[in-house]
Amino acid sequence: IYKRELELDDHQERVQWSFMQPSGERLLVIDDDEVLRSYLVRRLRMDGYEVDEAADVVAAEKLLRENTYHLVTLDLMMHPASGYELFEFLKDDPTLKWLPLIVLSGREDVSDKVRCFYLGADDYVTKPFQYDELAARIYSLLNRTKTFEQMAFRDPLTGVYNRRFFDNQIQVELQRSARYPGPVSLAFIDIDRFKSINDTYGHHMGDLVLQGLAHLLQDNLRNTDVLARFGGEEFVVVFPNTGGSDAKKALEHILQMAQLEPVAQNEGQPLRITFSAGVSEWVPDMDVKQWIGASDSAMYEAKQSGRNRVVL
Ligand code: GH3
Ligand code: MG
Ligand code: MG
Ligand code: MG
Repeated sequence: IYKRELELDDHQERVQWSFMQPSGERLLVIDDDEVLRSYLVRRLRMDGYEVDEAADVVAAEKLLRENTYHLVTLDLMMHPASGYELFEFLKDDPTLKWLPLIVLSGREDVSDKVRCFYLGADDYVTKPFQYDELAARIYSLLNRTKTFEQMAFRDPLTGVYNRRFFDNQIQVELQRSARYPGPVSLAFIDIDRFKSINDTYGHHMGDLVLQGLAHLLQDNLRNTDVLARFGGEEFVVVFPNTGGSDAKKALEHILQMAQLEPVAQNEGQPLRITFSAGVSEWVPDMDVKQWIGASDSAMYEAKQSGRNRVVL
């Protein structure tokens, strides 16, 4: 069947399914059958996915440790270790526990299907399979995951990450820092006199200001920086690979931007805000609570010493 599919007119199929455009999601194909693996990787790449491949469980675990994937396809019958071994590995890692996984297996036994689903598989496709069906299942699973993550981990008002995501991510960053060299910084940002914006212009304008500041922050931070709404009018930023003084500089630049590009308009008049921020760099043996505490006190100091500033 793979041979037959290889001879299909790919162009025609792509026209037919062109409404399903993946947006650069990264997939991992794990299979010890080289012909099948190459075929699948090639088709998925043609469909716009970024794809890596692994021929055994050890290679897969290495890739999963080093990269971030949106979905994996997993062959069950592999040597020397079977695909089942990978479930154990995924289960033990908090960042991989929920990774969307489709089993791609030559085994049709109900017992295998049942076992896989209880171990955490999201879908089970038996070989031989039609590429289009697998592609549709991948698309659907990615879509569902995206929607779920949007609801669980994003702040509905501003679209940035929420407190739930931040609480988890800060642990991940801390584990990473303990393992790899390089500084990491954490900033607390609190809008100055925000209550008076609500009192003067109304709550709706307050909401627009929060959205405007979130956009300004997002536009001026790096892609690798993690921005989240911590609560009310407070935002937090994790700066991986960044020392405290560089994080401070980045935020001071954004403070200047907030004067040049007002975060909102009220009846055609620009509405400018300032914020106070506290930054701290993680030092070995510091736990999450101490790290958050250090940034929070620096922010308090920024408020005490006159607002509209960043304190390290
Ligand atoms: P300071 O400079 O000391 O930070 O003064 P402040 O007025 O910003 O501080 P305070 O904590 O007293 O006020 C924060 C206000 O933020 C109170 C609350 O009504 C408002 N707020 C919190 N969340 C939201 C929100 O989602 N939308 C709007 N519009 N206002 C919010
Ligand atoms: Mg196999
Ligand atoms: Mg506050
Ligand atoms: Mg405030």
